Amino acid sequence: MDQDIPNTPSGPDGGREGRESGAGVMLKARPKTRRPSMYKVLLLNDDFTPMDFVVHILEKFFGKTRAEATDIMLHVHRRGVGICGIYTYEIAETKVTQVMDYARAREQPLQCTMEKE
Ligand code: TYC
Repeated sequence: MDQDIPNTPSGPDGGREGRESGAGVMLKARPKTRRPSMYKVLLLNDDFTPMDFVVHILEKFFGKTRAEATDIMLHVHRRGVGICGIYTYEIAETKVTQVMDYARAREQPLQCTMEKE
């Protein structure tokens, strides 16, 4: 009997694959999404910026506790570079700009950069 009905829709939604509401409105049942690329925000060591200033930056802009900020600052001081946080592109870019502006306004040579994870 099936062969008497040409182009019989098949599948759980009658062959519409979840895109056709029935009123001519296209709605995806499960829209394709992609996870965004993530970016590391890095602090670089220098010989001039006070340790307390770097700890303050990590608390103020990266939401670190005093203990976390101190650990990161000491890591950067000893190793030359360290991760402040990992964010999507626009958030990372904003953090870098905030830190660079804040340090420059206070005549500190502190450098903050970002790199794709
Ligand atoms: N090296 C600096 C000092 O001895 C401290 C410092 C730590 C500076 C981390 C920058 O990203 C930095 N005062």
